[in-house]
Amino acid sequence: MPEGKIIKALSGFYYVLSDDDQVIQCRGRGVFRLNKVTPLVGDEVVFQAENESEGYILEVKDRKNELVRPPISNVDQAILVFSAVEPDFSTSLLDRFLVLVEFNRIKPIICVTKMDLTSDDRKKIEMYRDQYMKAGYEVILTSSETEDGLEQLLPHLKGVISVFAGQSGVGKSSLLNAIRPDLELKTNDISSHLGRGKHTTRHVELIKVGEGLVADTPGFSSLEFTDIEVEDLNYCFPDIEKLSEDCKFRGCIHLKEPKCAVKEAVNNGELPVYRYEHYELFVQEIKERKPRY
Ligand SMILES: Nc1nc2c(ncn2[C@@H]2O[C@H](COP(=O)(O)OP(=O)(O)O)[C@@H](O)[C@H]2O)c(=O)[nH]1
Ligand SMILES: [Mg+2]
Ligand SMILES: [Zn+2]
Repeated sequence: MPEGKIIKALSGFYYVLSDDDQVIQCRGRGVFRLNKVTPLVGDEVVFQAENESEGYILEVKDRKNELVRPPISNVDQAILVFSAVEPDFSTSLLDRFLVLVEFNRIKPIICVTKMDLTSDDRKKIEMYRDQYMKAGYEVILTSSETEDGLEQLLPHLKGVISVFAGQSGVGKSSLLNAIRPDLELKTNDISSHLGRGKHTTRHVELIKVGEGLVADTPGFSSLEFTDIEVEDLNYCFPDIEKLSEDCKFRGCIHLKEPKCAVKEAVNNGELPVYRYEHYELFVQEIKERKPRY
C-alpha cells in the first residue's frame, strides 16, 4: 500500500503527499472506524487510491507530537523568528518560546530578522547569538530585505516539517516570501489577526519551502505553560540541565538549595543572568498557576 503525509485537511478531505510526490485527495472513513483517530495535517498515513481524487486513508501512523493550535502533528522543528529591532529583540519572550518548543520535543532554530535595520545595536545581537549558541542553539541572523542569512536557514528546512513562530510584525511572512517569492504572503498583515473571528474555519496547510514542508500558520499561538511542571523546566533549559549535573542535590531546582552549580554558574558569569532570571520567573509562574478542572 502507498504511504504519504497529510499536507492539508479541508471539508472532509485529506490531501496526501505521497512518497512519490503526488497529491491525492482522500477520505478518512476507514480510519475513523478502525482506530478512532482523527487524521491531522502532518500525519504519516497508509492509503489506497484508484486515482488522484478518490483515495482512502487506511492507517494513521503513531505521532511524534501533536500541536493543538495550529492542529498539526509530527512537527520536527520550530523556526523562532525574532526581529533584531522593531520590535526589539526580547530574551524573555525567546526563552518562553524555547521552553514551549523543548517541552513539545521540537527542535528550535533561532532566526533573528531585520538585521539590515541594526547599527550600533548589532553588537548586542551578536552577543546574544554567541550566548544562545553556547547554550546549544542554532542561531541565524537574517534580513529579508538584503537576503542575508537565508542560505544558512535553507539547509535546515530540508526534509522536515517546520513551523514558524514569533510575535506578529517580526517578519515571518517576509522571510518565507524571501525564500519563496511566488508564495506572495501578505506582510504587515494586522487585519488577519482581527479578522480571525470565531466562525472562520481556519485550516492548516503544509507548503513546500526549500526542500521541506512549512505550516502556513504560525505555531504556538498560546504562550502559557499550561501542562509544564516545575521539574520539566530543567530539560527545557538545556544549558541549565547540563550544569545541574554538578548540583549537590539530586532534583535540585536551583532556587534555595546550597551547592547549586547553576547559581554558581550565574555568579561566575558562565550562565547569562537573564537565562536564570527567566528560569526563576517561569518556576514562579508555574507554581502560581490556577488549577484547571
Ligand atoms: N527592513 C526590514 N524590514 C522587514 C524585514 N522583515 C520584515 N520587515 C518588515 O516588517 C513588517 C512586518 O513583517 P511581516 O513579514 O508581515 O511580519 P509577520 O507578522 O511576522 O509575518 C513589514 O512591514 C515588513 O516589510 C527585514 O528583514 N528588514
Ligand atoms: Mg505574517
Ligand atoms: Zn541546582
